[in-house]
Amino acid sequence: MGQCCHSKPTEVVTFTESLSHPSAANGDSHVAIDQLAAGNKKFELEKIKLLLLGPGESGKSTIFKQMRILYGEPKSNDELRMYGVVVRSNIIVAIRKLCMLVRQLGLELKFREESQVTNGGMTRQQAYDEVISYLVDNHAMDPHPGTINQNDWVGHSNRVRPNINKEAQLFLQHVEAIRVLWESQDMKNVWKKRALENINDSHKDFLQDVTRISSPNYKPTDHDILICRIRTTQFTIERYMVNDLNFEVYDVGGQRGQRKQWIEVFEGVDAVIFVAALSEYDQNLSLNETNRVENRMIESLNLFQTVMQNRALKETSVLLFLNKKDIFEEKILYSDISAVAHFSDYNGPARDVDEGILYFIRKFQGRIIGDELGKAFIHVTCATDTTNMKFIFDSIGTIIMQSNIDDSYFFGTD
Ligand SMILES: Nc1nc2c(ncn2[C@@H]2O[C@H](COP(=O)(O)OP(=O)(O)OP(=O)(O)O)[C@@H](O)[C@H]2O)c(=O)[nH]1
Ligand SMILES: [Mg+2]
Repeated sequence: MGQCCHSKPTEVVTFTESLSHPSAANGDSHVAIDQLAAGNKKFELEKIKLLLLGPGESGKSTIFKQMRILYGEPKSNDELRMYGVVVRSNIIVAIRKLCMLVRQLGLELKFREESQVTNGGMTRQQAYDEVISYLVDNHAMDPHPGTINQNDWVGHSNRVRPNINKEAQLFLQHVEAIRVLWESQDMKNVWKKRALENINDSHKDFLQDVTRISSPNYKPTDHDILICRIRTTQFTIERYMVNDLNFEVYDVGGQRGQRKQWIEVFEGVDAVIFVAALSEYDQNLSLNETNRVENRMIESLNLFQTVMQNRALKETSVLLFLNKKDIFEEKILYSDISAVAHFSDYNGPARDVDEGILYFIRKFQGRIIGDELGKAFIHVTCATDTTNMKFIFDSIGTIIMQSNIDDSYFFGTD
């Protein structure tokens, strides 16, 4: 069914690496500058400009991070520190939303009744009250000022906003209370309702691992980096060489307020990867983005249609990534597609992953009107899975080259 291809092993050379010629280090600056200019010119002539588009939280930056892991330079300590701060701040956001959900569901008494001392030397009631006072209602001030560990490897990062650094510090100060709350069965039950507060599905991995993440020696792993969440507010460009092809990749912010920037990067685009989260069929946009209740999958479908119809992208190949397959597979077991008002026409069997995916593929296909709109190719992806992404990246170059040569319209899946 698919048009996927198996290419030779990927040559891992980034553009910046290929320019760091020994002559530059030897002080032979003319040679180095000439080579740099020649390298830039060659790159400009041969590059494939690739844009990552799609709504907020669909996984664009995660795909961008995967390209860096697979084809780019290792992260610097400065970057690792930044991700460490973001991971810790993400945990505060998750536990705060979970406690708000406890209230919303009227379950506060369940947490306040329990007075048995846990392993952490704290009762669940104490843990709940601490988190509510310091992290949710902000009634109380930092209980342990001055206890910031100067030997903490992650520490503070100038690459992120002050409030993210502050949340990372709050995490270290309240880690015991967070751990006690997360370990309770009642909190696990609240977790099942996380979609109501738009809690990031992957952050369960962080909540389960707070001891490692709070250690002074903590350095984020690739997995931590891939699942941590930071909203994109400025577009970022990186250059890679994949299978002898030069890619210039653009990551842009996908939330509604960020999309006005998109037009700035449309010039000369060779290919678009449109990323939509398959798992969001039963979720609504956050109220920060809209003041009405709006379904996220409908938002993706509408945006996809707008991109396909954009005149500036008329000649551009479009690769549609139906992402978050892993979450979709888990969710479909308890959240029936036809129970969502927008998708009540789904008449396949409940809890069937393949039928569910096919149904949404057809929904996206239905948004392509007329064959003047370019070419599209669908992949079902899990952006946090490096092996899955490598397989897909290996095939992208060939798809783009082929679609540029062959004018015929194609829309396949793998
Ligand atoms: N489990 C799982 N999580 C994913 C997947 N793709 C992305 N995520 C997570 O979803 C969250 C949002 O992903 P991002 O890559 O930041 O989304 P984005 O499209 O760049 O969002 P904006 O920058 O707001 O436009 C992150 O925490 C990711 O780790 C996936 O396939 N599976
Ligand atoms: Mg992003």
